[in-house]
Amino acid sequence: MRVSVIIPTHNEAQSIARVLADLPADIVTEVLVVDSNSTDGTPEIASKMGARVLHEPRRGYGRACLTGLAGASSPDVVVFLDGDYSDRPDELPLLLAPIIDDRADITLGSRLGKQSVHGALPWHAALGNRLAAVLIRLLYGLRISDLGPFRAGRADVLRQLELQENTYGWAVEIILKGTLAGFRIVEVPVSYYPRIGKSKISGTLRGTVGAAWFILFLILRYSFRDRRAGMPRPA
Ligand SMILES: Nc1nc2c(ncn2[C@@H]2O[C@H](COP(=O)(O)OP(=O)(O)OP(=O)(O)O)[C@@H](O)[C@H]2O)c(=O)[nH]1
Ligand SMILES: [Mg+2]
Repeated sequence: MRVSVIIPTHNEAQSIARVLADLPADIVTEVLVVDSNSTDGTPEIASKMGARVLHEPRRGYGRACLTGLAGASSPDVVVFLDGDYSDRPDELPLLLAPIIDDRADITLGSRLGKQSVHGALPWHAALGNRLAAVLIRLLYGLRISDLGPFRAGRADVLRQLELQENTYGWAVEIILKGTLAGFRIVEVPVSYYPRIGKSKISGTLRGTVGAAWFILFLILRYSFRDRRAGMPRPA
């Protein structure tokens, strides 16, 4: 099975080496670091450590993930992982297991389990993610607790979803479109630690407001759209 790992980065020189070093080499086929204009040497470190670096000058978390997805070399499974060492790359098998066992098409790492360090997820992000998860349960019937960034999916499924969110909407688009299309989404508890280096999203006002708006808007929009028209079901 070919496993491609996609890591979006913007100035993560303090952490990227640790993230790459902890990826289980026997499972991972290729690592793509999708970097946006880092000025601290992140891409150089990544490429020295054997990652393929894709330069994506247009900012946006979702954009970086989409660029990585488009650039991956015929993967069977694609894994998304942040470059700040909040997630633990050696837990990747936890995300792959349900897909390998054919119990899931998409897996989501939940940061709200006991193994996460208390406070690693800022309180407003923990609350916002929980609220989003409750709304998703109510409107879509999917039982999840979090919208964590450490996640995996079958490559053919991700392609079929025609993902397009360039910024904060990335966090929910896979989940909403995936569940409406009838794919199996399974949540797996993962660890979560305080990030190394400076926050780009949750720790900023712009990131917090942007994420809250996009996530709420998309949860409502896809729900209304589905009620009106219905979404295509998987073949
Ligand atoms: N390529 C690219 N990567 C980005 C961009 N914005 C953020 N990232 C990366 O995306 C990942 C998630 O960003 P974080 O700053 O950790 O966001 P967060 O996890 O919500 O916030 P923290 O709680 O501070 O960790 C990190 O690896 C960032 O370097 C961007 O515009 N382009
Ligand atoms: Mg982070």
